[in-house]
Amino acid sequence: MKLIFPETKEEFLQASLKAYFHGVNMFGGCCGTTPEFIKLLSNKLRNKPPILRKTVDRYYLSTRTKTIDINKLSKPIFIGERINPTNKKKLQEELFKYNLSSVKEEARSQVQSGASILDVNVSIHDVNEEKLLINAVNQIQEIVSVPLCIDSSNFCAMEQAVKNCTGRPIINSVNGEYERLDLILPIAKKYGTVLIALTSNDKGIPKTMEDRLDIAAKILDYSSHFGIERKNIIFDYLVLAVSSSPDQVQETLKAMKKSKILYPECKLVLGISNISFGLPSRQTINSTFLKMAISAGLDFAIVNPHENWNIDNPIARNLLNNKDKGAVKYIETFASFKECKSRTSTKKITLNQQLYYSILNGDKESVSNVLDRIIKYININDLFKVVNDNVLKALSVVGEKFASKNFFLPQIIMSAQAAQKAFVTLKSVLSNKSKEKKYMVENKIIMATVKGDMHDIGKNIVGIVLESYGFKVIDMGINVDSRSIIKKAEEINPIAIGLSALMTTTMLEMEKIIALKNANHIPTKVIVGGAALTKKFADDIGADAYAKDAIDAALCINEFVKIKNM
Ligand code: THG
Repeated sequence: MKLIFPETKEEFLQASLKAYFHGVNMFGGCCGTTPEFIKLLSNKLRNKPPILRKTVDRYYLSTRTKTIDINKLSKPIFIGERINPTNKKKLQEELFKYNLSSVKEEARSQVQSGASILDVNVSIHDVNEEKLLINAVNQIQEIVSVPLCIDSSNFCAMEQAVKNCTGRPIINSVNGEYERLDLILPIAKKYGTVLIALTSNDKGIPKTMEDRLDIAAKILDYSSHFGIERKNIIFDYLVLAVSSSPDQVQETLKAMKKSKILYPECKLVLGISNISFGLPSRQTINSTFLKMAISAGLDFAIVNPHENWNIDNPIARNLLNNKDKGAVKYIETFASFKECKSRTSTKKITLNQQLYYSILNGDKESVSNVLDRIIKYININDLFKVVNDNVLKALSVVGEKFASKNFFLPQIIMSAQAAQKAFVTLKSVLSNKSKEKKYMVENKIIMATVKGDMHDIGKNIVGIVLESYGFKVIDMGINVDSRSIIKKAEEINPIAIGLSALMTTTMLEMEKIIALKNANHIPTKVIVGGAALTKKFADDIGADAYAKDAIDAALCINEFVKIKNM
């Protein structure tokens, strides 16, 4: 067995040089490269100065798996506003208990309805906001892959949340108060975020566009001392309710237009829904105002993405242009107006679909919740089918997404754990309430990391996924000698033995185990996996299957089960 690097020295050199010219400053060789490789590279690059990376004019937001070129998205870019406890009693109660089920559901559904970014605000009285916001950020990132806009006035919570964002988030927000600028600007600089700046100060929101632009100028000047470039600042010229401040709508729009001339590098954002406060058919005003704000140069809109954003109503325009005093005409027209039905995701989805989505999204908490509700209405004999159909369908979609690189390992693990939770519930219900145990015939699988090898991350993941498929996994741990494995197999007659090894040296141990199994005439199949393994190696040592990852292992073992039951 020899470890090799698949490329030649020259190919390695060419690839490295290409990276050098793109601005990489440090080089090395991975497993299988030899001192020759490094010497060749070092001869070329030694004493060469690092290439300075070109700073590009465009800018990006990013997450674990995505980089979003803000200039390439069509305007306005929707920032989903619904993760915010203001006026949401149920959400407040949940947050008070550090329960993030609704937060996660809002994250999923807003993205489904077209939000490109999610605003995250979990600020309520009497909680540890720092802890809650970190948890929220982490859990949202596991469910969706859009960038986040962290909305908090607690600067410690802000810093921790930004730190926990994988990628580049937006900070929402600073304003013209120096105390706040002094706390937030260093965070924006340190973590390289984009920053929303409100044009208000300790006296509130100025009445005129000139005063708001003055605050903007002050913020730009002050930020430059912290090394923050203009292009990373998004101005919010602030929206007041048209019902109470009808003359202010135009000040905001005028300030935005002027800002685009004075500071073309700075983008613009507005929280749209304030505008319609206290009036009927808020969607009509919100959407009509959005159209006007886009004409004034709006780049980002903080909105409820489930609302209908296609409305452009002349009566609402009149009101917004301050030509309908007291909103008389508007209210007359819309007071008894039925809201246009929102787009897709306020549509109720069935419980079965909810089960499917909680597995797909890896949402353990909602799995039990949904299952409890399903159990209440369903005939126990149908439960198995419902769980099987929805959970297995979700797992197979997860598997497909993994294969096509749209899902990554954390998502696989979370879905698997959610599915496992469903199976555990199913098992307990069935064994309590039904004698039809035939459904629950348990296929056992022995899992072990072979002797000499201490690595078990991969094995543990496979174990979790296999359990989620309903198998009973007997995990023998790490550094397990061949005799113990065979003894255990004789004892419990598993459907398969899964062997894991990370190192090229320890994977040879697998061959011994298979030989010992054959010598003892144990009919159990052996499936092998590990970073350095190949299908060919598995064939050479006489394994029944090679699994490249956890999903692959589950599919292989399902095949074993089918064959056994034939
Ligand atoms: N600028 C910036 N950030 C902002 C705002 C802004 N963040 C907060 C806010 N304004 C935008 N976000 C929200 C979030 C919730 C609500 C309104 C604006 C809200 N919505 C429903 C209501 O009006 O009753 C809640 C009820 C529900 O839908 O369930 O309260 O201007 N930079």
